[in-house]
Amino acid sequence: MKSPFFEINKSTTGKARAGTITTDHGTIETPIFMPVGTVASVKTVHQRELKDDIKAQIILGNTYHLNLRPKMDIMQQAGGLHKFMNWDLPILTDSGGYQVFSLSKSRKLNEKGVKFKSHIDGSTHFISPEISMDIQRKIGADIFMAFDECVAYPAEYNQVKKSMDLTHRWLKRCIKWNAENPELYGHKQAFFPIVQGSCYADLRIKSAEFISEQNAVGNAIGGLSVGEPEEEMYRITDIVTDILPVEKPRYLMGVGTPWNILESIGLGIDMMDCVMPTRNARNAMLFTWQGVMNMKNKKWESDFSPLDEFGTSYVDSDYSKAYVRHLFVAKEYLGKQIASIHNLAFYLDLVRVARQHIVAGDFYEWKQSIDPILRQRL
Ligand code: PRF
Repeated sequence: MKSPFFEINKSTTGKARAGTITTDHGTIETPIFMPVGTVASVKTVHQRELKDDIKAQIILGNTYHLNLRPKMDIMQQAGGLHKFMNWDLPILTDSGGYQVFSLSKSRKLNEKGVKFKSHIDGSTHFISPEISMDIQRKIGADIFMAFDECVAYPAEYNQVKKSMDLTHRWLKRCIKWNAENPELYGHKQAFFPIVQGSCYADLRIKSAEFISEQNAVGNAIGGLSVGEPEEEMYRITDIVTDILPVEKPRYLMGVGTPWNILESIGLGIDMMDCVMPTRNARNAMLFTWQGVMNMKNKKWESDFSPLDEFGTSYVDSDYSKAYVRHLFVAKEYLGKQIASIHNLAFYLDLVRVARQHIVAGDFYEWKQSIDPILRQRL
């Protein structure tokens, strides 16, 4: 018998749940953190390390970037992103909307879509809901996202409402295009719509209701972690997860720190992604079960103890703090690589342990006990 797309294996008292997402490239145990591989590369980390050491179960790719480079003719010749980058586990692609707004130089938005200039060479491009769907078909991710508009924070109520209504109309066009255009590579692609509405509770409720009515196999929450206070992000997530169907996975886009992740899981989120573990690693910041370490700090200069005695990755026991500090001071690439592997392995360990506590029924007590420790600066 074929497995359903999402199954909840266990809920703890409260909203947190442990589940399983099944795709044609394998199953994902939720809650899950998804490393970001924007341009068909999780920066500085090999696919083999991602799979065997970090134990990533799904990674992200970006429509915006992959469409500019290597472009879709190459992607199709390769037979899609899985084959192109030799990654045979699940992939999720973001739709490009958010990246157009955060990266491109100039952009003009209207009902049809967005015209923008590439951040690479300034060339002019146009992306619409239909074009985003077409690109995501050619990339061939297991999960792909609606083309939405994410407004900056803060924004006026009327502007947010206008933007949310446009995102809803664009969603209808995405759904229509998907119904008329089948998958290209023989595996299924699951489509997730995105709730918007900034920090206005009534708009979030409207958007969450509209998104739920589309009856997609999973749903996402966008427009958060864009500069609003942390408490606002939690307040809105809580409102939205009360409305989105319980029996479908919920993806909180672009979140966040280790404590943001635990808080979101506590509010009923199943999937998260963020550049933070890899970006901060390249700036010498390590996340650990004891707190946050700056590897450029002089205090590690002659500390020959293992990088992280509670870490699950081989880099945690193979290398000392003094060695990794030296690599950062000497500006060696290897420092960035070791730190990226460490941080991703930590994030994957964090969600794995969170899952164990959900199953054991003590997730909220555990979260409360661990939160101040995770925020510590070592
Ligand atoms: N929309 C899309 N991708 C996103 C976001 C969004 O709102 C965010 C916001 N945190 C991150 N990535 N499509």
